[in-house]
Amino acid sequence: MEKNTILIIGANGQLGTVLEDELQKLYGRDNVIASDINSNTHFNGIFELLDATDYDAVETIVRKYNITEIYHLAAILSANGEKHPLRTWDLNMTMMLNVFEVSRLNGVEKVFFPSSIAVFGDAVDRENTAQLSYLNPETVYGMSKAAGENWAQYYFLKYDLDIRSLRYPGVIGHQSLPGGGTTDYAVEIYHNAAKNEDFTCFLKDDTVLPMIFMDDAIRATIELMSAPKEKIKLRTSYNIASMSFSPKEITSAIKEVCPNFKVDYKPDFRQDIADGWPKSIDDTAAREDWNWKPKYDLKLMTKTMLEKLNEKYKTQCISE
Ligand code: AKB
Repeated sequence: MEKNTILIIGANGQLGTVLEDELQKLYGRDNVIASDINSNTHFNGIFELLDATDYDAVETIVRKYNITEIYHLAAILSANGEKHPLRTWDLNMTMMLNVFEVSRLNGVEKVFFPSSIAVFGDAVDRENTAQLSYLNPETVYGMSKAAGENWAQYYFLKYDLDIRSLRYPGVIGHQSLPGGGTTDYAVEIYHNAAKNEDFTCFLKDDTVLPMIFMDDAIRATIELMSAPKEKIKLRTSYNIASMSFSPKEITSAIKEVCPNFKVDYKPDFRQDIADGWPKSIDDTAAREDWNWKPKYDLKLMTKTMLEKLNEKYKTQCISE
């Protein structure tokens, strides 16, 4: 790998926590600068407190470390975003534009900007949703990501800033917890199962959503960022797909390992958000352009999640 100095913004979040380890392995401990608005005493490497809504603060860190790549992971997600719509728009857009503008003016070569399946609304076919679909998101988070995709393309076309992006489905990993999303149930359910606790799901049992295991999500991110520039034909954001399932289906998969596990259903406001999202995603463009291919399905993910969480909680699922 070439010499890069990488800044992760939002490093304490669900993806950042795992990505920083992987990037340290690739680029060396001292070439990965983790940053977040909250401090992190566990991070084994260089950490900076950073409020990305502050342009000067972002620029200071980029200059201090001669940053060549930024992974901008900080955002308010779909469910939390609906509680404070204007604040969410303001925060998500300000942070993103600060990152793009500081990058363009300070020689940052590459930027990763995560988008989401939340960019889609009711104008799309919800099965196998196409890459080039009309985007009419129904959440502020989705609106900020759809606008962000267009800004990413704008900075590429106008300034040749190499911004790359993925439309993540719900990400499921054992290392970290998500916060404020609509797909979060699919992580929490494994923690309860591993602790032999019942689970109350905030979505209806037949709500199918696209999901991806953390290892695949991290690999997709690194493969996209490492691909030769000419392979990146989409400058908005790539659809990536892995698996799709409902709460009922993930529960059945968990019960194969933990037969006594019990789930009940109390749908809340997040049901409306989920009902506006695709059930499955067409990721042909990512497969063709930079050879994306997922490795995990529901069964393998469930086995891995429960093994790792049983280790973490020093528990065992009780067999009947
Ligand atoms: C959320 O549920 O808001 C996120 C997402 C799909 O972008 N996990």
